[in-house]
Amino acid sequence: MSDAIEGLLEEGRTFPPPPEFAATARVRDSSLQAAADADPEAFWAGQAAELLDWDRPWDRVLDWQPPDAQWFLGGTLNVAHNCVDRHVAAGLGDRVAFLWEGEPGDERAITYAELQDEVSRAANALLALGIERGDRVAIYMGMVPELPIAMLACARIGAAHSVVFGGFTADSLRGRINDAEAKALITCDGAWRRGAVVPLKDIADEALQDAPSVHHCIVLRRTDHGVSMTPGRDHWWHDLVEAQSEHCPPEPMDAEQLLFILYTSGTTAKPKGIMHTTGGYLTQVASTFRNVFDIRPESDVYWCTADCGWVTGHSYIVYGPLANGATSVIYEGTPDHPDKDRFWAIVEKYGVTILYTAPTAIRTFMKWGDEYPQRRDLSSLRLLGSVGEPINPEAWIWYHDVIGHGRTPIVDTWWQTETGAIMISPLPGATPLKPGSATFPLPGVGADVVGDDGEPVGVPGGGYLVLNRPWPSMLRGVWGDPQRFRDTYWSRFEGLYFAGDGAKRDADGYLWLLGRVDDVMLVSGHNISTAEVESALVDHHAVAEAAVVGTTDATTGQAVSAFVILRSGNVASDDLVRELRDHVAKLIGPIAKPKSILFTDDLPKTRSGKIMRRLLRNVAEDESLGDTTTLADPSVVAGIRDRYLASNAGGDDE
Ligand code: 6R9
Repeated sequence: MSDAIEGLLEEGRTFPPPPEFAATARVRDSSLQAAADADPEAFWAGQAAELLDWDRPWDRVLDWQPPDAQWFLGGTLNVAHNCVDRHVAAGLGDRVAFLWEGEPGDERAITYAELQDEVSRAANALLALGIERGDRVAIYMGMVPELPIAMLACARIGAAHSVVFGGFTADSLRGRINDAEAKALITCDGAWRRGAVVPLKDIADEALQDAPSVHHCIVLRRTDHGVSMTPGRDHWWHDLVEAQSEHCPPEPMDAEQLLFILYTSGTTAKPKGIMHTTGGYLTQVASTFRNVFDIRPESDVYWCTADCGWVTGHSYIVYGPLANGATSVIYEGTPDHPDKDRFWAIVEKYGVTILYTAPTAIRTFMKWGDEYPQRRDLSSLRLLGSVGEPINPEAWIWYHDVIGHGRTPIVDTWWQTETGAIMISPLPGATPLKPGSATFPLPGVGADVVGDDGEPVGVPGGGYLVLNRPWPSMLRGVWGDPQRFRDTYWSRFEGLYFAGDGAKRDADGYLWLLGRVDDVMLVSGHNISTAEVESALVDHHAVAEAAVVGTTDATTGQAVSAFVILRSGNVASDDLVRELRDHVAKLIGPIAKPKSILFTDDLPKTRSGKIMRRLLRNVAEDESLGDTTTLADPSVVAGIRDRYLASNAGGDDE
């Protein structure tokens, strides 16, 4: 461990909120927490009333028939009204909602007033095609402003959207369209990615060959590279949408009206269509966006680097920021186009104050080197966020020091597609931070760590993360499969939502997420989390990124197998292997020493950046690779397998 970090962790050093940040923060003490603890339902009702416009107040805050929850029963509201119209009505029509930057360098600033017109026109277009309240609309687009506009248009008329990430294949798109029986598809001719065109419309055409529910396809022109249009079915956005009136009154929706379905990418099995509804979802995303990101809509420029195809994009690019009247940056392309400083160029250009990104991106930036962020002025940043995976302390410190210049708090936010909104996170003006810990459940959230028997493990202790109280933005089920909803989330522990993640609480009660429980190894009877070994490896100065899996071992049950990407300037050698193994032994204990270490240039990841350890396990066990359709780059695994076989890995038997 680098000396600096070792010192910090040994002293149990925490990072208190910087005084100048805390002085003006929305949440500076524990009063919100205390209010929520005293009466969680009243707390959420207070948030719903304070943060949203309701057409009709609710009769009952919560109806909880485990595992089925309904929030704000009898209340009605419109999500598009809350995200757009009410800000215009309040005189904020000239405030910029989205600062959009295309990958080729084109840009657009869209005010709330313009957004209102665009959303209304798109909503009228859907109505003109016969889309009605309760219908499903699939959206398969790149990161263009019309993607959030399409989502909000659906919300305006009460159709549920199902956004499918623009990197998915025709098979994945077709499966999701058919599962939801979407009536319409909204897509683009193409998307820009690393200077090349992703032919979205061609892929959509292939998907639609066997998607009988889809009667209409709206196509936005973005790359203008020439696509075929099927008469009667396909409509150009610029013909259909732009001809509509910008007048489309938002209709009140029931609080429990389906707002969207989002398929979890999952690393195994058939994707699950996670259902989210209207009132509870919007309440919790609006509340968490405001408190976790400490948003000051009149002055902040917020940027979440996720794609709208993931839940992070739904909740923290579209609904949370817009419900708060915030100004957000949206960037279309990749972080290395035209050069590896593109993100930092965007921060500098727009004066981004709050940046929300993923550990996989942070580790990539570390690997590329400090020179890229150092080229740019990042002094506008006042708060950084992390989501998607456990952030290892080394990456946390780098993010804090190199991007935040040591001045910015970091909010490490734990949540899931299923939870809809952030559940565990610091409140940056109130919570002392520990690098690598997501700290505590947010006000109104009940989280615990339990053992195999479902009993809380106490402090300190390790086990399974559970949620022990309903929350407003909780999933309302799995589309078309209520049994799977029960089996997956509610059957492991009586009366508790099982998140699928391992976690531990340290002596101060801080929560440390340890990754998916399928990613826990059992070595000679000891539970070792892949995340901990990965974090120890990445802590070594030569290592940029690491993935660890448990493989079958005749003596120890499971053995630790590691795949390591070196930072530029380092060379693989037997000495380095020994050094890394010793490093892990020093940080965690000899039991966690990797039995094998393979150096590689790349790791198999889902398109949202999560390492697919199942595939690495298969490589290490030399099994068939199974389904690789969610992989960002399928060739990566084959390359690793070739190297793995060539290196006789698994050999070192110390
Ligand atoms: C928002 C999102 C959910 C899974 C979750 C966990 C991992 C997300 C994390 C984190 C540790 C964090 N995860 N945030 N692990 N610390 N701050 O990523 O949703 O794509 O559904 O993934 O991601 O394993 O269970 P989703």
